[in-house]
Amino acid sequence: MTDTAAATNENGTMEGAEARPYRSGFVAVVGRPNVGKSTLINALIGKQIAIASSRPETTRKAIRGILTTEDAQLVLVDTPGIHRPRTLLGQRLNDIVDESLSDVDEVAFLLPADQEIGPGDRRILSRLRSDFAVKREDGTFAWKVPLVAVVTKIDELTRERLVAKLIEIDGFADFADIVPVSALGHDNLDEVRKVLIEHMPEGPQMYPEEQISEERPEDTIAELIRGAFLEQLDDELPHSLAVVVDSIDYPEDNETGEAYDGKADVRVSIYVERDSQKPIIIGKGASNLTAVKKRLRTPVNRIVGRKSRLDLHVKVAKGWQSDPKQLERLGF
Ligand SMILES: Nc1nc2c(ncn2[C@@H]2O[C@H](COP(=O)(O)OP(=O)(O)OP(=O)(O)O)[C@@H](O)[C@H]2O)c(=O)[nH]1
Ligand SMILES: [Mg+2]
Repeated sequence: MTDTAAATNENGTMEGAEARPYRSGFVAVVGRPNVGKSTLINALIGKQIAIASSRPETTRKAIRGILTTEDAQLVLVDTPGIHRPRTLLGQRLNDIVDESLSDVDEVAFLLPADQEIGPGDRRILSRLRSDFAVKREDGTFAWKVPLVAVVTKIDELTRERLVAKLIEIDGFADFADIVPVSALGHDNLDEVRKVLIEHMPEGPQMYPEEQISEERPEDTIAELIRGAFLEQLDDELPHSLAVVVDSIDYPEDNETGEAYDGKADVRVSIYVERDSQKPIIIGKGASNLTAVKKRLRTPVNRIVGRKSRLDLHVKVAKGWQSDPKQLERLGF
């Protein structure tokens, strides 16, 4: 860091070095399914904001994580992996990416170091170009917002292969910057933060320092529950699960309507696609439900702001991934 050498005068302003302007804005984090978008965002913020798993299509919402440093505030917009949709849900996920791209200040395009650049990446690039680039007369593109390549999972390959990979990615598109990272290995995260901040426009802090996410508590809890089941269930029920928090009821005095110190009731519907999936979710003697509740007790209490009772109901929404009405009801 160059600024550590600069003296700070009694007004708290920098002397000897140019005071850096405060920067802020939104960064869309995009890439194919499973490239490590959610893992990277969690690692950059230092807390779990978004669920991550080895299954593609884990992320289903544009979750916003907030990273605040001394001289910048970045809102990192996690997006579902962009892919060729096979179901209506898949199409909706792609639509969500489009919406979340509509108003960002910077795009981080994630490319996994351990895989070849493929048709999926080219499709993403051409979509980004149609959203963010103007074609020059000579056929090249000028980006309206900076496009940064983040090369993920570098723990998966040797230094020599990484160098070749970086060269290949450099030739793939006109990136403002290319940064390699391993989110799992906590390697080069500071550099990723620095590069993302450098390309942000100047702007004020938008959220209080301690706020790390922009989700409603209902949505945060629903994602936590879905993530807990994804881990609990191995590969039995890959994408058939949808979770909705129907209500959070805070206890209040029946007569005066005033809040008092009791447990809040969090009512949750867990949807599967077929009847036969219900017992798998519930587990023998409701063992899965009990395990998930136990595991999430503390985080849920924290999000709700008091002790809470999680009330989980497993329901069937037949073929919801391909049914427009059901998708709408489930918030897609
Ligand atoms: N080796 C290695 N694996 C990683 C790294 N980052 C993420 N992964 C793994 O890659 C898988 C996918 O990670 P996610 O963060 O869920 O990927 P995503 O891009 O958000 O996936 P979708 O939301 O499905 O599009 C998980 O199994 C992660 O543990 C990394 O730095 N190194
Ligand atoms: Mg994800």
